[in-house]
Amino acid sequence: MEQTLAIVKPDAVGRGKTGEIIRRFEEAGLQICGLKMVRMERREAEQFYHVHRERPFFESLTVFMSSGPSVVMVLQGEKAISTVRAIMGATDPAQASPGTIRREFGTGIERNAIHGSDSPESVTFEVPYFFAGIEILRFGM
Ligand code: 3AN
Repeated sequence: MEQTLAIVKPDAVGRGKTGEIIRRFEEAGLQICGLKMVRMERREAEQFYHVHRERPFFESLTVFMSSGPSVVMVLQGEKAISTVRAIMGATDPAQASPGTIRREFGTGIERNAIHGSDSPESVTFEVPYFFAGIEILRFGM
């Protein structure tokens, strides 16, 4: 069993795609064990994406991520990290496989609808960034 963090980004929340995105995760057999809506402050988005602080898109990305509400969730299942990444699709929606969330709901490489942790190390940082221990249900773990 593995846990991962997913974020329905402000573009997808704003376009009413939250339910459809969550449905895809549930349909893939992932269990939701933490879920809430947040509106990140700019500083909070900068801390969340600190690994990208030297990248040219850092400022624009953190402005975007703090531009409206996001829905953050902890998902659990066998190979949850890679399962979520596969359902998401490639970073650039234009390159993402047909049927993936980013291909269907992303509108650009920045506004790509969804975030998913990319490694166990990222999960260790990202899950507690948004969730206190008491907010995460531990089904079978
Ligand atoms: P992923 O989310 O697929 O793991 P990362 O970690 O390389 O991709 O990038 C984090 C986020 O930064 C992406 N989800 C996307 O919103 C944004 N991003 C990545 N590359 C670019 C880029 N070239 N221009 C603008 N935004 C980008």
